[in-house]
Amino acid sequence: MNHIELLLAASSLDTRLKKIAEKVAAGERVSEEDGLYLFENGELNYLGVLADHIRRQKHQDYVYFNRNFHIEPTNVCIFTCDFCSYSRSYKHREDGWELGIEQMMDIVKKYDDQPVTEVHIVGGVHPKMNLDFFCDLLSQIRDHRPDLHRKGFTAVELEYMIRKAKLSIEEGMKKLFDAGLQSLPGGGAEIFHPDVRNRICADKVDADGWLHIHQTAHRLGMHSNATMLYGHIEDYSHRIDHMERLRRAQDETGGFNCFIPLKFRNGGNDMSHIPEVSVIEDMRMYAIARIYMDNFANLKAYWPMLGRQSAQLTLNYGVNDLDGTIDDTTKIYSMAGAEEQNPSLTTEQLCEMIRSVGKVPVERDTVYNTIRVYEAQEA
Ligand code: V47
Ligand code: SF4
Repeated sequence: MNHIELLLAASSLDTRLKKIAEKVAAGERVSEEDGLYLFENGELNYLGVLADHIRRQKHQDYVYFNRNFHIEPTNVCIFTCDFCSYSRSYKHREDGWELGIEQMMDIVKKYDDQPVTEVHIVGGVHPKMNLDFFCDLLSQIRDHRPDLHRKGFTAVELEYMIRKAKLSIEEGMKKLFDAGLQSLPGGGAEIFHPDVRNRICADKVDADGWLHIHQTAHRLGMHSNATMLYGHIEDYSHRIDHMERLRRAQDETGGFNCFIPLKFRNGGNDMSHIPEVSVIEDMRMYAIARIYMDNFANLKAYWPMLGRQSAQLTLNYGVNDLDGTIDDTTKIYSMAGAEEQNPSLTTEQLCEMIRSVGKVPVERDTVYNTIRVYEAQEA
């Protein structure tokens, strides 16, 4: 008997939860109504059994990470998202940072003798950093170290730089692709539903614009990730709406590598009065994401934001990916009050985190090719 069969045999589940468990056991997709029902009525243990069953079917006990580093060109931003603790307005740009190409290339060169496989470029939307500037950066990185996978720019940054260059999304994305862009990170998605989006980040790209950019990237042969910022003013129906839009987009293009629920952190931003959700709600969120997003192979917990212990716990609630190691030099979460003020883990530390919950660490590249399977237990 597998765990779902045991759950069905042993417990006094209501008819609806039983039906959903049967669907999951049969490998069937759950509906929007099912998803909402899970958020409203699914207990942690029940959700964990379902999510863990799916995770094991897709990935056995392998948990992935990659060796990456971040470049954050600037935190100056023309947008004013209420949840953002990181950005500084153009008017107050002396309080923020702005890196030139040479400075960013110095960061790349710092890793010359290290076995990193990915650079993740992401930052604020600076009105003076344009499409040509970023194409130049990408091609210089490619020329310097061709094997380093270049993952860069949220759809928010892309929409702005392409609009400023007076190009269509297709033309702008092609230009970036030709300059060396290989995949897109998942940021900027937040919550797609306009009732929430218009209240927390009204001025940046909307849901259709975000999805169009990612699907255009997919059609050009690039991969991308998708995020969802949860645990603030949204309700469960907004989360389902968000995941449903992504699930449909993935049905069309198949180019999303992974889904990353991002827990809202309330330090130092205009939404600081909103309490953060509990760890139990975090685990329920991850488990439901795993159950709902049946066409996303990978579910990622981003440990610098969630904290190491919660990230470890998610491995029992559907997660199979803990993102990167080495120098995860992003400031976006430390500035929002996440406990990881110095988000850097050695490969050995990360492997230990994975082993200590009985899983097998696997180093991957950006598009989830296996680079190395580590020992399940340290020799
Ligand atoms: O879009 C901003 C989020 C995102 C806060 O694709 C916040 O591999 C919580 O998307 N509390 C940017 N979250 C970062 C991002 C990301 C990170 C790691 C890996 C990948 C990937 C993508 O950070 C923003 C926003 O949703 N964010 N402020 C905050 N206070
Ligand atoms: Fe700018 Fe991104 Fe911060 Fe919004 S979340 S203000 S787009 S840096």
